[in-house]
Amino acid sequence: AAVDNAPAIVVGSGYGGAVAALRLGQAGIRTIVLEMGRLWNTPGPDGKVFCSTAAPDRRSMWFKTRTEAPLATFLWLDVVNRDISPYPGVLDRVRFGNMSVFVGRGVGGGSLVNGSMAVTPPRSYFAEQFPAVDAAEMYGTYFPRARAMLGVNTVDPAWFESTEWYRFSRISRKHAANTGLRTTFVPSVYDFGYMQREAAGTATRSALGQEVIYGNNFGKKSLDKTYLASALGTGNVTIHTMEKVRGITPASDGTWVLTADRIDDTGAVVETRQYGCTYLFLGGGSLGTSELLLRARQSGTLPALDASVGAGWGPNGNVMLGRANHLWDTVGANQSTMPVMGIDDWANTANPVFAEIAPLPTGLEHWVSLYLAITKNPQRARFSYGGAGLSLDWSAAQSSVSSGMAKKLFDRINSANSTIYRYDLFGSADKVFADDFTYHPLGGCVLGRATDNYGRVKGYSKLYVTDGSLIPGNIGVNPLVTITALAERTMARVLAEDTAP
Ligand code: FAE
Repeated sequence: AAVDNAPAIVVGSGYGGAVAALRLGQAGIRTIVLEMGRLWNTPGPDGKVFCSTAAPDRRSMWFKTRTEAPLATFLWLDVVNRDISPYPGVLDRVRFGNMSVFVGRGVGGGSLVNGSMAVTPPRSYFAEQFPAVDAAEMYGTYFPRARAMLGVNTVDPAWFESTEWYRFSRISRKHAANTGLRTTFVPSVYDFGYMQREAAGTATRSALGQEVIYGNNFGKKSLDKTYLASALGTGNVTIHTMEKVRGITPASDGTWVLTADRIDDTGAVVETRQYGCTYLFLGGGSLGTSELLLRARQSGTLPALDASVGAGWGPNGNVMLGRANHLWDTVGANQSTMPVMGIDDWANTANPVFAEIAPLPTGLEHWVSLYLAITKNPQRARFSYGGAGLSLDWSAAQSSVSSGMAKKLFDRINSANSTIYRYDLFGSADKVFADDFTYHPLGGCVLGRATDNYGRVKGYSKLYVTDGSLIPGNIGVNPLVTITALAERTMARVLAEDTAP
């Protein structure tokens, strides 16, 4: 087996991995990033790097024979999904018993497929979820640093009020206002200057061209354009693609040995490689990092991991639902794929919900208001690793806690507006609340439990976690900004204390 060594190795190139790679590279530490997905920079036969949600092809999903979009049907017709040939596409849907988890695959991880919403959590809820973290330092230093690096911007309110592309948001805002609920603008990493040029017809359409969950060809400041571009710019960082790490073993001299499978476009393992490093950073995301650690404990290479590894998992209370509007409340045939507004009822202690107003861009008027609700569901689950790979003990009853909370909020909205739910969007007839999938897998290696207060894995030294597995199952808003800011905090501490010669 080929052996390659570097002072530092980062597993995964999502938010946690990208922050680690940049800060290591800037500190002059030679770093290899190992990413199981591909680099998304080469146009396909149609001249585009990514395919659109309207016409998905093999680039859409990670080794599937049919696309598995979250919205399964429309008017009960299976019009949304398409047969595809298996390929290392950009979006994966990982199915556990009662919960399926959407994740991005490729250089940039979830930043390639997500909705760009870049929300900083309310400080009081951050402090509740992370009582041992200095909130003043987070809100004074690390959240601002993360937002600046990610290129967070906000929609021009005047343009928002006038453009056809956000009519769907304005209608939902009106219905929230009729209910006495507050709405708020949601910042984004999609470039609104670019979006306005799309609307004006002077730039190629991406957010206005139905591109999002299978990647955006333009406009989005995904990690390959921000943190990872800067990391490569240091000259100290190399990214290896299509290499899936499966083994972590401590060597007798205290360094780390990794085993990685290099795969080809069919998914076949073409080579197994060994890597060595002194400092090992895990950024495989909630699923990837939990799997790596549990597998290593199971196989006996990391027996001293804390008992809480695998625990504290939650879907951020995610529930998707649609409402049917009156004929006069049109949502518009033209809808931007990038949400910019949320219904903020988080302060309602009886039923805290933050519901983003989501687009359903079909190119036709359909009178549907779609939402992705984030509920304060306190339920948590645990990952385990065995013969069948990674499993998750999340139950349907635990999902019902999320959908019950969403129902309480949207029953109020329906009653204030004399509207009803849509029953035709999520596959089986009469399914109103899609509470069996999540975009926001969080936990599995929770900060301060499986790690110390900075992401150092308990039981070992020079082993760190920097991704969404640190967050204890819920953060009340879309998680990318929090993951990035916590990773910045970890890297500042580790570079100050652990890597000094
Ligand atoms: P992540 O971004 O998932 O990166 C992990 C990377 O590691 C991936 O590239 C994996 O391929 C790779 N990897 C995993 N295991 C291995 C291994 N063993 N060897 C090599 N590579 C490996 O992790 N969040 C928001 O804040 N706003 C949004 O609008 C939003 N919309 C979303 C929409 C969709 C469709 C999805 C799927 C997610 C959305 N999210 C959103 C969630 C957000 O993208 C997610 O929380 C972060 O990407 C998680 O960051 P991590 O660094 O934890």
